[in-house]
Amino acid sequence: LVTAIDHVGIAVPDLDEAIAFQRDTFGLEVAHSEENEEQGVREAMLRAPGDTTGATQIQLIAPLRDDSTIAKFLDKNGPGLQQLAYRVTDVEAAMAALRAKGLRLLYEKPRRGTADSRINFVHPKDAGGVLVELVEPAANAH
Ligand code: V0V
Repeated sequence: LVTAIDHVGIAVPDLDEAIAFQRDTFGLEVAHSEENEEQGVREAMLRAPGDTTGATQIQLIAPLRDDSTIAKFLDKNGPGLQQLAYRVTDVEAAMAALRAKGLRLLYEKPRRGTADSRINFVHPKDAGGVLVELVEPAANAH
């Protein structure tokens, strides 16, 4: 089902501060950043310098508004690991396979994720307490 670990997401209160921390402390660089209005987030994908292999990235996720899922997460837990994203080649097929196993998907249909990927999430209560994201990258990605 899964072809790679696409990214690991960290909830942060301030995106620019978190980018600077990862850069100055670990030497990671920003590969991509955007605002996703529907998800209510500002986010940045980080990688090791110059890495173009499509290796697992770190996604820093900050809330755009008070009612964002990330704002709620930060209120409840503070900053920290928020999600684990698995890459798949066909998100609808992955959703169907997981539904057939009785897992709850958060969305009826895939929604738009980073860089025009198509995404859905498995409810954390059905995945060992981990919010698992399914990511089908856009056709022109990687
Ligand atoms: C909540 N829970 C979590 C969790 N969030 N467990 C593990 N990891 C998380 N991130 C647990 C929580 O502790 C509660 O357990 C229970 O689930 C219900 O949580 P809640 O605080 O009442 O929150 P809800 O139910 O209002 O919302 C939780 C869900 C929500 C997962 C449904 O966060 C959601 O819709 N997430 C998907 C969208 C998202 O995360 N977007 C931001 C990233 P107890 O206390 O009852 O035991 S956007 C993104 O990743 C993009 C654009 C991308 O990658 O491309």
